[in-house]
Amino acid sequence: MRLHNYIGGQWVEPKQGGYQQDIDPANGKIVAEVPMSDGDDARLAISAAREAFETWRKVPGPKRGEILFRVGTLLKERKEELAQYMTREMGKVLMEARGDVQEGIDMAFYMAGEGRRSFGYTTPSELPNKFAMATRNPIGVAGIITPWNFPMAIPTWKIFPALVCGNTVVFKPAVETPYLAYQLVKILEEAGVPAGVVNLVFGSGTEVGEVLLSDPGVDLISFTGSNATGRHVAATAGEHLKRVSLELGGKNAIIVMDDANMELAVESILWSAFGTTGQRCTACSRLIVHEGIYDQLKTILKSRIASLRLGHGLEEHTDVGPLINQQAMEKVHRYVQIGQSEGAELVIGGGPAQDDQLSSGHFYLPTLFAGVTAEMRVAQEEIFGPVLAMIKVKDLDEAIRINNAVTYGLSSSIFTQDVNKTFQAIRDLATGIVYINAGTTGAEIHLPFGGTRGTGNGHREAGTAAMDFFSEWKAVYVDFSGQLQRAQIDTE
Ligand code: UN1
Repeated sequence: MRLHNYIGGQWVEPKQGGYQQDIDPANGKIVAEVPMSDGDDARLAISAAREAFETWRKVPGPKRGEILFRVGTLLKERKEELAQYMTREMGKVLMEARGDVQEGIDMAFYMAGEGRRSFGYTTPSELPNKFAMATRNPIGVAGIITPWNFPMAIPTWKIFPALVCGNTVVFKPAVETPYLAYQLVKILEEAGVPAGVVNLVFGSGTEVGEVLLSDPGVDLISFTGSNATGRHVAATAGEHLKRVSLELGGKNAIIVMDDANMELAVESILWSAFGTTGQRCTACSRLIVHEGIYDQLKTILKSRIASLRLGHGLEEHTDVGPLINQQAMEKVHRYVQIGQSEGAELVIGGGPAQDDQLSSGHFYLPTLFAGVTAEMRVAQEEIFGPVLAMIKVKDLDEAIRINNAVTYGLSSSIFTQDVNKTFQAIRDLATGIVYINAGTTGAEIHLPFGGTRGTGNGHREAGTAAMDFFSEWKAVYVDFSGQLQRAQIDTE
């Protein structure tokens, strides 16, 4: 199936560009053909969004919320179908694909409610017979640039709050997962989002993304992707004084203390490190372990990793699906070689899966390194694959120091039964998300999502934090005294 762009309420072919194949990463089958649009297509979408903004910004919030409620209902009805498409297009196992769609459903209903909240505040004026209030206001056109690893959840985290706040949208999804983006926009159309309010332009970052960053018709950019691209996004959009929200990944760690519930820790480590084949921003890629249980944990993990089953995500017994593409295979393997050359001990994994049945997909063996030190590149850089690095520590202070000594700060976790250690960890782990006795993944949509340092630029997604990004404050003073009252002067 050939996908089309959606501009000003019409499904249209790209003006010039060709098409690229959208491939099932588990078996190489073609899922769809994705338009590789150019800058002109993006500019058309921006003008459609600008025009629609003048009407959409005046639609009452509760009405905008009602449309999102319908979106949530449609997503819920089609959850299973969408999850199956997602597994075919992106590779994650079906259970996780269902979770990804569920995140979108949760966000739709949460943001539908914001249509009736969107609270501002009133506050006393310093002068008599004068009223003061602060209200949330739409900003304009939002450029939404999303990755392939959460093809439904991440677009919904951005598009739904943008819409409920009264902005219009130009959406550029990753070229690896266009089919899910198409399904989402079809649902938005069906739910009654007016023409021009959401526009979808398929294509590369260099053609379509660049226009969103630099065209004056776009007021804000919400981007999730790599750190290197994020820097470019911030610099280019910053040049035009656009509001920019960045979510750029992590090097997340689980700390396991010697009093931890080991069974629980093992299950959580496997889920956090190898779920979604390690392709989550929140995935655990470092394991910081107390010396008293280090060898024991290494032995248990080795045997548990050996029994993880690789396969197509639609097959019932699959634990770990494929990587997204050949480039990802090469990147992961390069890091495994770097780890070995740095002197880390390869405990298990370390290469592409050899099984003949998996040969037409991008399957990489779940990999464990031990004897890793904090400064090795495999302990510092985001690999975005099924590679876990074990680091040995003497105590909690050292564990926290190592946790914080990376350029990212998205998520962290500690397994301990000790309430004092728990609260010290909550205070000192320098990440945007902290888990106690749970792995590094599993953020819920009504709490702020995002991280410190190289993970972003200080904004948070989801929850009320998303409302802060997608709206701007207007301070309103109403003087009903009938005379000139000068602030700061007539106050004596
Ligand atoms: C991501 O990896 O970019 O907390 C998002 C989690 C999911 C979202 C991850 N709810 O792992």
